[in-house]
Amino acid sequence: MTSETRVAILGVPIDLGAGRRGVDMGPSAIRYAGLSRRLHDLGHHVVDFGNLATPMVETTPLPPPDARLRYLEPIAEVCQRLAELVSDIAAQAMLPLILGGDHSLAIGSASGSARGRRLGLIWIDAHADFNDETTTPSGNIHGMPLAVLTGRGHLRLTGLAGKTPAFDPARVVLIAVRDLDPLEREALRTSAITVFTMHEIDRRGMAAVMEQALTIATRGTDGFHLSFDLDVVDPREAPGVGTPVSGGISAREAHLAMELIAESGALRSLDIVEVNPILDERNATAELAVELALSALGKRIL
Ligand code: Z70
Ligand code: MN
Ligand code: MN
Ligand code: MN
Repeated sequence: MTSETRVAILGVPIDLGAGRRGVDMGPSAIRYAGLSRRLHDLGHHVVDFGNLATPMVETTPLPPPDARLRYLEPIAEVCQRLAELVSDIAAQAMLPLILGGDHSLAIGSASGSARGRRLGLIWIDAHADFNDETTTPSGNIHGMPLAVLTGRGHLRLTGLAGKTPAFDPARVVLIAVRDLDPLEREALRTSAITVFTMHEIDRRGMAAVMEQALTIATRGTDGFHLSFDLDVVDPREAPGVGTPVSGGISAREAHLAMELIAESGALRSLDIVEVNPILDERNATAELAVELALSALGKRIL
């Protein structure tokens, strides 16, 4: 029933972009929850490329306390290698499935996937990740990838797709956002990105929002990249995330979004990020991450 896809799993155990430790263990937790076997049972051909080599906090020089781009160099170096790998995988007609790790890695994965083709971008997240060095309250680069991918940010990061911006803001959709910083909010309001906040999801429902999102991300494109931050799900159902924010979407709404994404047939690559096993309850968030990846790759109830 599910059309067979060649899925390439790639872990990126990085937490240098986040404000607290633990999401570097996300790839292990998601694999332990049975990702590869369950994708295979769904009918896909699965190759696990293992983890990208990433520096750890303990062996990396601490940035100055006032840094506006914390760990820029090591993150840029990881993202550059990740972009190469994702681009090579996509060129071999495989679908890259990237496991995080903090959301800064999407600078590499989405840029790599957008090399040589025009992709839309769907960003499902409690946060907008739309800060740059002038608007960030934290200096954490995981608060910046969507800005970078639409052309705003440090030059070490904005050019990894071989074109700037990597994604045309008119083909970018942000879904279920509910936590914005003041200057980030102003930047988002003046951008051409389509934003569906939690308010829109509550008013119109996830199905209507996703239908419109998919139209925007696929019009005139070669498909889209999906970046899914587990903190979009309410912390009652997904406690093991880098930055829990109350008032999130339900696991059911997340599944519906993924099922509609699968139905579109236009998914070209995806990130599953910000799973934090230290804060999780018996790996429930990693298991949810696996279930959601299955839905995005064609799992149906009937
Ligand atoms: C805040 C910042 C963020 C993810 C937290 C938080 C950003 N806007 N992103 N967790 N995934 O520091 O820029
Ligand atoms: Mn097989
Ligand atoms: Mn994020
Ligand atoms: Mn987030």
